[in-house]
Amino acid sequence: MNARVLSAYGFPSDVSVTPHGSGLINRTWLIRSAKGDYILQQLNRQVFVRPDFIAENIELVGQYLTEHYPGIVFPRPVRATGGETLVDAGSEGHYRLYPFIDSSVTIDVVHTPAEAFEAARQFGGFTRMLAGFDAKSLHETLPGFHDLPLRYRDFRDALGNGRPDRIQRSVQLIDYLKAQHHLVTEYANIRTNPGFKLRVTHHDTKISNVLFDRQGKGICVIDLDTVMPGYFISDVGDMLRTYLSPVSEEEKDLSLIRIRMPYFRAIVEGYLEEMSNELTPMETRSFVYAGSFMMYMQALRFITDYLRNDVYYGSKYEDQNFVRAMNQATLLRLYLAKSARLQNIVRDVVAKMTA
Ligand code: GN1
Ligand code: MG
Repeated sequence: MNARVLSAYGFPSDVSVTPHGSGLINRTWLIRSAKGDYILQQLNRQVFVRPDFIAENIELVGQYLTEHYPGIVFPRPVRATGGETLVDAGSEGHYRLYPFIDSSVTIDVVHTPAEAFEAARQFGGFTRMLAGFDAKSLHETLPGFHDLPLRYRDFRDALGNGRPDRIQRSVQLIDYLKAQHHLVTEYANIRTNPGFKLRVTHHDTKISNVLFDRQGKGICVIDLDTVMPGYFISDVGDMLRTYLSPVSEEEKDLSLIRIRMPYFRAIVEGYLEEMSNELTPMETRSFVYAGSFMMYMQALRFITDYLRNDVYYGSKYEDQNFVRAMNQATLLRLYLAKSARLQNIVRDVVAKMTA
């Protein structure tokens, strides 16, 4: 660990620092020190080229939330001894520090519908509490991040100029993904609909981005780097993408991928508990679409990166991004096959809430 960074936050160079968490983009450590426990993060400078935008967004959102909802937990970045919330470590990029919230726990895999419910309630609550805040005043920290037509164009480009051997190996998957282009068309249609609102969206709603207390209740959401103006389908979609299956996007045994219906219901109930009065009828009708939107986009992003020689996600073994893309495409296929039943669940939950 960079001693200059530690000293910028007033830690001795021999403080205990251990790797923490499992994100693909940023690096995270747990620091145990005499003045308490902290989470240190190094922002990926290839991906987040404007860390100042992230810091400004978090500041604005934090100000609004703590002013309007004084009781809530909002982990604010700790200032370095010079007063800055981001420490510039030159070629190593930027670091920031968060206090470790006492007795909070994070989970990596959703094991019960109750966990899915709590997480969905937290992410729904985040957007709901910020409904009165002007989403457009936030920077786009990653321009085009969840722009599905753009991701599809990147995929098509990679088919033209990606690694020929990998294109060859992926033909079946590529054909399947091309055949799902209707999901891009659907996105283009709903996005231009005035019933589809630009909101403060988290854009990375995996379960490890929720802090839980020891009783299993959600405390708050974390990892606000990708908080920016967006659509609710990004948040709901990424929950569906990452909570429904008992195995993660890294699973190679595709026969283990499943759609767990009780988890779907829990996500609908948890999210709508917070957002039912906010979502327009048009948005509520797109709840099921949200899952296919994110599964498809993630499959496209993984296969595109595979064809581009793993420049974005990296890989720990040959073909890892191919495995991830196959995994997400399988999830999408199983999900689409269940859409009618999923629609019924949404209707059922909505009916019970309005009864
Ligand atoms: C990245 O680094 P992590 O795991 O929080 C990615 C997400 C993907 C995810 C897939 C900035 O998130 O969009 O869904 O990997 N974040 C960025 O695991 O690209
Ligand atoms: Mg993240």
